[in-house]
Amino acid sequence: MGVLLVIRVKAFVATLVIAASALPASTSVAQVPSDPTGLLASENVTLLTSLPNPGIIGARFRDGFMYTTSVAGLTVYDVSDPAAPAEVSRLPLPHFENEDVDLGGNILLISNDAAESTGILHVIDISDPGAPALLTSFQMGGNPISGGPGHTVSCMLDCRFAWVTDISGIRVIDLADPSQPVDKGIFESPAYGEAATHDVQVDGNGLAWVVGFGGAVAYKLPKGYTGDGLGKIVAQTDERGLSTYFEELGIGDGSNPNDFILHNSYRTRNSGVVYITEEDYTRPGCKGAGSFETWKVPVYKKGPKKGMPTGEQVTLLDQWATELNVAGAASPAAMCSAHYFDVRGKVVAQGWYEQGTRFLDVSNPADVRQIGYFVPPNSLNWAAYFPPTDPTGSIVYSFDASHGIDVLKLSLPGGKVRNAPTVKAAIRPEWFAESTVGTPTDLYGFACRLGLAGDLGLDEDTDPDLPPLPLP
Ligand SMILES: [Ca+2]
Ligand SMILES: [Ca+2]
Repeated sequence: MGVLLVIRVKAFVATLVIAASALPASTSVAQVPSDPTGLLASENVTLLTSLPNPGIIGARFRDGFMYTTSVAGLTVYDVSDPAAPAEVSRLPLPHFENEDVDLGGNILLISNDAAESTGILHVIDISDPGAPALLTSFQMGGNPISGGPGHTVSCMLDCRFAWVTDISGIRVIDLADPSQPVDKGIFESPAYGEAATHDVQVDGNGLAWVVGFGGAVAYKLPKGYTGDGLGKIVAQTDERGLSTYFEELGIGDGSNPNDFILHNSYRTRNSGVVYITEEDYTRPGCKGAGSFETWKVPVYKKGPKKGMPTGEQVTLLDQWATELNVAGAASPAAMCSAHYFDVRGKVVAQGWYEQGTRFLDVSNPADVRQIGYFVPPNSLNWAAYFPPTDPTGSIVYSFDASHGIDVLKLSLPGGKVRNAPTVKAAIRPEWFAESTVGTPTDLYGFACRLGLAGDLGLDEDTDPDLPPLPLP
């Protein structure tokens, strides 16, 4: 079964590499066209500008600068004017895919996934944002057959340590001397779930949440942490957090909270809720593909441990999925999953691959609802983030690997999320078309849809019974 996963990851990588290798040599990709038939956006979402950066994957912010990674390397932007990011530097560093670039102190980490070639940890000095400098490219091993380290790397304690996802757990790298990393070994986590860990996020209480096939597991690091282990488990999802993939192989109804893998998380300080992406792009259609989820974290209400998890099981509150993922039919070629998101107050902005950026109201975590959307044509959205330089929380950067960074403005009535009406996006007809993998588009000059149908052994020409298109 593990082999199937590796095969799938390889196919996923291969299709993106096909797309990336056909990228135009220059960054002359046009802005998202104003063609009203090509762009789906709710009335409260405006496109301010679009910055060409094809192959873009992720971002982090520090001191008025944004550090973005694409398959081509690192690009730094000055975001002191959040509505108009200005490029200040580039560090060419081809890699794949470093899903969740991270930084701390003067260090930024980029990883190369062993599932593509071999696991590499690139350590970069960002003390001068205008001239990021590669300190070392640390070899971690692994290969596309057996898998291995590097799908994501996360900074712990301001990048004093790197936590690298590595199949059964987390490989800890000591960065006391960032130019000479020291491998402390792999430490197993129940988030592995007999398949893989996926990422680590540090929450508002300093707890490190590891997510993967086995669910979500929060660790508390001991004082004076030395990198020998992952600390103490203080919270963990219940049995519903376990992946059902090996029982259903992507052909169940997709209603489980973990049909493939738990992908990334976000919890504010002392919160009784953790937000989690379920990533799932394994099914032949889009029904039940990856979702946004809220999970209840039992926390102490008072006393010295106030806000810390009690150790009771973390349980599902709600799941939200797009119109397409609910309606249930689409081309096997469509990438339907939820992906990385960010939170400002009670608003979540989430990248959703081909389904663009979705804005969700999480005021009531038991009843998540959509309050805005931005779906450009041929989208391949890896993430959406609120720039911290925008005190209003109305500007969102949408990281779309098909073309670059879309700078969006979300307007809320009276600035209050609860006043925003619930909205429903149309389903793009192109999602019902046959696979376009490898077929250059008129618009961008390259193919940006990732198809997995061939990998599943399905006939891409098979025409599923399509329901009429639901209109908003
Ligand atoms: Ca991370
Ligand atoms: Ca699902």
